Amino acid sequence: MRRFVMGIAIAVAALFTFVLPADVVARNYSIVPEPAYMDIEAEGEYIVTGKTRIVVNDEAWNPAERFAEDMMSYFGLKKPMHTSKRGKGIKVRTDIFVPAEGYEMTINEDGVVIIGGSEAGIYYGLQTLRQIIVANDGKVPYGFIADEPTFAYRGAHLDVSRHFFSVADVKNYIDIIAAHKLNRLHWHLTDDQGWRIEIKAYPELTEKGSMRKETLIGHGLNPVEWDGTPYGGYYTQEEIREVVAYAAERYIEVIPEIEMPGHSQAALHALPWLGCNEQIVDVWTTWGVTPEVLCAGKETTYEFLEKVLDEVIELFPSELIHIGGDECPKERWAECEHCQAMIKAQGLESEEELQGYLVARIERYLNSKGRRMIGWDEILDGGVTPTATVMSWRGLYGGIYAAERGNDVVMTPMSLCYLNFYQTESREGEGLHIGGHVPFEKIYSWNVYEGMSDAARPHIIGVQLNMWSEYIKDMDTVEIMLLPRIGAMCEVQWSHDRRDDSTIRAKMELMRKFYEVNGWNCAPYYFDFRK
Ligand code: TNX
Repeated sequence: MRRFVMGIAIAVAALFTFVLPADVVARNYSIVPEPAYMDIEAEGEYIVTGKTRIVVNDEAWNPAERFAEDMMSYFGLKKPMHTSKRGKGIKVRTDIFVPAEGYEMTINEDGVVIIGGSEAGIYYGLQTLRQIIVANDGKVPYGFIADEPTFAYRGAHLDVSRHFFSVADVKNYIDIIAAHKLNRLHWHLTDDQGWRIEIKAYPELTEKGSMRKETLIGHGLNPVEWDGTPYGGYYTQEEIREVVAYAAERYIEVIPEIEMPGHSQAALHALPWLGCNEQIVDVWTTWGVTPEVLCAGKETTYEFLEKVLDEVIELFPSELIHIGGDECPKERWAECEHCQAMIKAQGLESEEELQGYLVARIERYLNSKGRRMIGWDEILDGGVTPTATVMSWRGLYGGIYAAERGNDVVMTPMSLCYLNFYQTESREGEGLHIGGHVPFEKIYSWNVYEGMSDAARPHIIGVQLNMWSEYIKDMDTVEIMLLPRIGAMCEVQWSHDRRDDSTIRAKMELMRKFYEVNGWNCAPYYFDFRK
């Protein structure tokens, strides 16, 4: 019933938004991502200050405390806002009648009431409130908001292999994505250029594999030069736990990625017996795709992968575990007696199918531990199982194909989701980046379901932005690449069918202020109308 009423309310709201967009913006219920339903009253504001109490019942302490901390910088407080069991102020609680990640917020003379479908729902309501407070200088207009996300999986990826980011940096990244109501951090922990997660069974992985001798300068085009400076870093298991807990407090699940069988040169440097020819290779100092990959023929490789995954599973409670699977050249396998013997023994036709065998075997292992496997769309090439989740990066096609077959899919096509790509056509003032061109507007206008049958749609579990770090060396640059484009991305992830070209610019102007208040760097191009 409640749902039905909300449906009617949404329809009425859509009408009003259409007729009165200026009013909506003027009284500043101007929220990114767009809520499902908003009804702003013509008069009256509830004033929130640093002294306003947050009134909490037992299950809601965590989101309330996060909000109390997050508002410190805005109100210039030395201590977080007060949380208590009774009194007037901002009241938060849960109710099973509200959708799990959704919330309902009422603002009137008695204060603000947020009812979440879960703690996460309250948290998202409070993120909305943060934006309203900043946009209205603390004078929160009376009204009502009801909200819930479109996609269950709202991801942001961070590559910490090509460049390393400290625990403090990763927490900052989590703060930013959480403020945009994202709920997954895909943590790219291993690659050719550095192994970044401590594995107790193989200390060499971080002792040797976390350091490279030097790094390529620029794009490495005439002349190819390196900087001569050793570079490295890794997380201890204790630090990994700290990040996972920090993310969980912000309703973000961390999905670890351990790359296999390609993008593994750092592991090969640490443990040369993982390779086909067992030659000593360096931790890679160049970007791109290396021919040095894990041997898929030797049992010792599988033993290694299983032991690594055992520790990963202990550290990460997420059901999905990412095994990479992308960009694995097969030239070493073609010449390897172990790989060829495995192809024969398993009755496989090709090296491509050998990759399919490795991926399926790892999936079975993860399943036996109660987990599920996710991999880049190359896992489709070797014949994927129906139970694997596919991350579509090479384009839209892989994702559509997999969803049509019934596999779960996360859409993250390069042309729309790679925030390591340039933001403008001219590239002026952007510094050196890997290439590509993904402006704000392109993301914002993306219809995720385009070209898909009705049967495929439910298999699109979500959308993810990717932050590959070949040319992103520090958190300041991550922020510039992320903001404001994450504003467009979260609209796709949370508000898919309720995006509105006529209000997004005004909303983003206020978001720019919000970013400033939080001390985050934001790129100017969208605001300067540079595409
Ligand atoms: C492709 S996306 C890669 C990464 C690079 C990225 C650069 C994917 C699965 N592989 O290894 O960092 O392009 O944009």
